[in-house]
Amino acid sequence: MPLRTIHTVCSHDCPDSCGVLVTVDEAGKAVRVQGDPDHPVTQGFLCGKVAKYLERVYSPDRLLYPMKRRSGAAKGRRAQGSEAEAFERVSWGEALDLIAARFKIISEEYGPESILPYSYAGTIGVLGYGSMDRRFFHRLGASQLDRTICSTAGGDALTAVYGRKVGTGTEDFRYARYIIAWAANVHGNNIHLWPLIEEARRNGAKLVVIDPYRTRTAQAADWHIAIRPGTDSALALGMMHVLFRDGLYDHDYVERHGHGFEQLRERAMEYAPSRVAQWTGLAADDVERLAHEYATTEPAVIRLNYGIQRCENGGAAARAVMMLPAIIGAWKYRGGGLQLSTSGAFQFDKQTMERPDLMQASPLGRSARVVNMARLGHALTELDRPRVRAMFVYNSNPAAIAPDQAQVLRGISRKDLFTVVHEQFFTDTTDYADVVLPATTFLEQKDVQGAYGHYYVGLSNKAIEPLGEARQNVWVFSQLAQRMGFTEPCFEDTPDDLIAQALWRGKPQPEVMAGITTESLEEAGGHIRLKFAEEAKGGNFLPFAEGGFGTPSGKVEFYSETLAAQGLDPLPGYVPATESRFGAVDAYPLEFLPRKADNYTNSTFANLPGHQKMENGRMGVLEIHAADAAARRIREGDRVEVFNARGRIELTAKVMDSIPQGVVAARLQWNKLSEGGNNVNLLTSQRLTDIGGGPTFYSTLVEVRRIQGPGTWTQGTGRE
Ligand SMILES: Nc1nc2c(c(=O)[nH]1)N[C@H]1C(S)=C(S)[C@@H](COP(=O)(O)OP(=O)(O)OC[C@H]3O[C@@H](n4cnc5c(=O)[nH]c(N)nc54)[C@H](O)[C@@H]3O)O[C@H]1N2
Ligand SMILES: Nc1nc2c(c(=O)[nH]1)N[C@H]1C(S)=C(S)[C@@H](COP(=O)(O)OP(=O)(O)OC[C@H]3O[C@@H](n4cnc5c(=O)[nH]c(N)nc54)[C@H](O)[C@@H]3O)O[C@H]1N2
Ligand code: SF4
Ligand SMILES: [Mo]
Repeated sequence: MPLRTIHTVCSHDCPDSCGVLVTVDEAGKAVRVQGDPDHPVTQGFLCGKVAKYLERVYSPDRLLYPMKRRSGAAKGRRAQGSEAEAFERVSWGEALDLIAARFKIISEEYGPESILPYSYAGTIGVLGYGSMDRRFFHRLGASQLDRTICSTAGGDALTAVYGRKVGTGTEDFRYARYIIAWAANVHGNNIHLWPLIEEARRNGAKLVVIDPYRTRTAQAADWHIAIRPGTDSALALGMMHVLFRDGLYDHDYVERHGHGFEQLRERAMEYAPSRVAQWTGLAADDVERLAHEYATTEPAVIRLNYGIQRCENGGAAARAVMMLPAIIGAWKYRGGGLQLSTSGAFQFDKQTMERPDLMQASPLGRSARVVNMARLGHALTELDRPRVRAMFVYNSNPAAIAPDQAQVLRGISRKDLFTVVHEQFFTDTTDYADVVLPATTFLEQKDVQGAYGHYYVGLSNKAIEPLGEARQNVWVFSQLAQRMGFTEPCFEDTPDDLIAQALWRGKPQPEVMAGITTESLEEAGGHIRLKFAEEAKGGNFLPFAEGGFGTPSGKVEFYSETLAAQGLDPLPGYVPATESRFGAVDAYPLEFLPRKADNYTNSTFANLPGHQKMENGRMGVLEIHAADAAARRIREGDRVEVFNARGRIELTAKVMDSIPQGVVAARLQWNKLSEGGNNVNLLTSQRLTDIGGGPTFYSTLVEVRRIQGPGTWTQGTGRE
């Protein structure tokens, strides 16, 4: 057979959900990956991480066989390369029997809720993210996991204000004339939006970046507003103050579509630019200027990203920013509005995928308790009635990514906790597993996928056979269900069945999914745009140009009775984070940004030499402002310890002007690749966001101290 090209979809946790063409040789080996040139958002290119994807798929470090912990091998961090020594290889049959036997004993003895699934977005394919796994845990009666680790504060904010998780179409950014990337590192995290921003700029658009950190995106912008972390609600309300004071708002739009406008106007009175300046660290004139430019340049669009809501006041901040396009009426124009997420537009048959009704058939006979994944440390060490006795981890690396790592590691080190990890590599989490199971990559499995940064459904084909004995999530949970004796036919569904069900086989399809089937996706070359009614009539999909709100009032909710009923502030407001320069805890003076790496995806890719090379010079580094460094006698290249009450990590100081004074930054990394054995999450807390129960990675206070070091004094040199 000559070379074949198979279309797939990148399933990593990224808004872009790229169409990926995989070239496979006659021996069945993938020899090339490239961006699908026919995909309107992918536009024929891949990010640096996935351009090198074959290095991941064919890495000599891939986990390829099921294994169980050797008797006597203690749980705990192992040096990279030595992990397999803790385990012995077993057959799939033996591994699955062992898991099923333990789950049965634990379920009978302590109740099924003592079993906890732990998963997030290792894959965001519909099947891989949540299908057979959910059916399995529902039928088992296991604790339900509240998947809050990334986006619930922002997601709940969007729902509170607009009632729907949709926004400005990605391709429409090319028509914008004023673009604000607000807490959005477009270059690093959302690269396929960049060419559209560039196109808009060629036509005269201005790009403003609001981010405490000078990202590559900020460096390339026309105006970088280096706001202090966690103070965005104050800035957004300050902008409103100016808009209302100067009459620069869309009277007609807020009148027709707004709910609670007068209350918001009153609230905004408290946010005079001079006051906002004190909180945000910006000049009052800049607040004025930003508000004026934003309101008078049409169309204006905001790319808001989840960076804004990883702090304690994050829900309110997201809400405040989201109200801006309604206030100036930006939704009326093509190229105007706001995009946080597009995921709410996709309507797969979630009920059938996940079958929450199966909880009734479990030994519990009711809905199981819900455990917040952002408080895993608490769940494994303090949660009672019942205590967690078993954890099944897949699509996630909690030992690295969950906050308050010391407590997480104390929990997963417990001898009486039975831990299964389904993974592609020996991660920080497999170091604590009793059983490890090998997982496929997206090249080795079939799936269907939506996106959170565009409006195309993609069908991902299996390009190559699974390596070694790697198996996809669906297969693992289907096999386990059979071993647990679950007889419901849904446990026998194949990936093809599940894809057809996700696309409503045998049921009426929702309008946006009309005619989208496995066959039509195949015929269309792998991706189909959602069927928006406006576009069928030859128009454009402008989500809130003329209503379309899913809120209880049917309007844009500037004031939310729903939040008020939960005892929350019905209006957005600035409340300093407990751990911040204006907060209640002032034991540590520096605000810490434990950031994502530009060339990894959270902790994914951190172990691969090619990706490490791309991050070269940025891992293991603490970025610190010259004034903060000087005050601590820290020089470029010095070893420093970064610490707070939760722990201490060691990094190398880089004296940079990439961050405002009083803020320090470092990047997420695997623990076992970090000097001292812990990454940035040793310092983060389990405190939750104001709404949505999300983590507050970016509301962390630390102090920094020099350990020792030669190094030469340089000032403000480094640039990301
Ligand atoms: N290369 C790469 N791409 C990724 C990922 C990755 O790890 N690496 N992760 C993926 C995931 S899981 C997600 S959720 C998405 C979305 O990811 P984003 O939401 O874009 O993620 P962040 O990098 O956390 O935040 C974006 C920017 O917000 C800034 N920021 C932090 N605190 C504040 C604040 O208080 N105010 C303001 N204005 N800005 C702030 C940060 O400095 C950062 O540059 O990206 C995905 N894409
Ligand atoms: N300090 C700090 N912490 C953070 C963040 C931050 O910005 N700073 N970001 C937070 C955010 S936004 C998020 S979304 C979370 C992300 O947290 P996680 O979702 O845990 O993300 P990853 O670290 O990428 O780990 C995903 C794992 O899934 C595995 N995997 C991939 N595909 C499959 C599959 O098909 N099957 C199975 N079984 N496994 C698979 C990968 O090999 C990888 O090890 O981290 C959060 N933690
Ligand atoms: S990680 Fe994002 S940008 Fe990179 S290939 Fe995947 S979807 Fe595209
Ligand atoms: Mo995320």
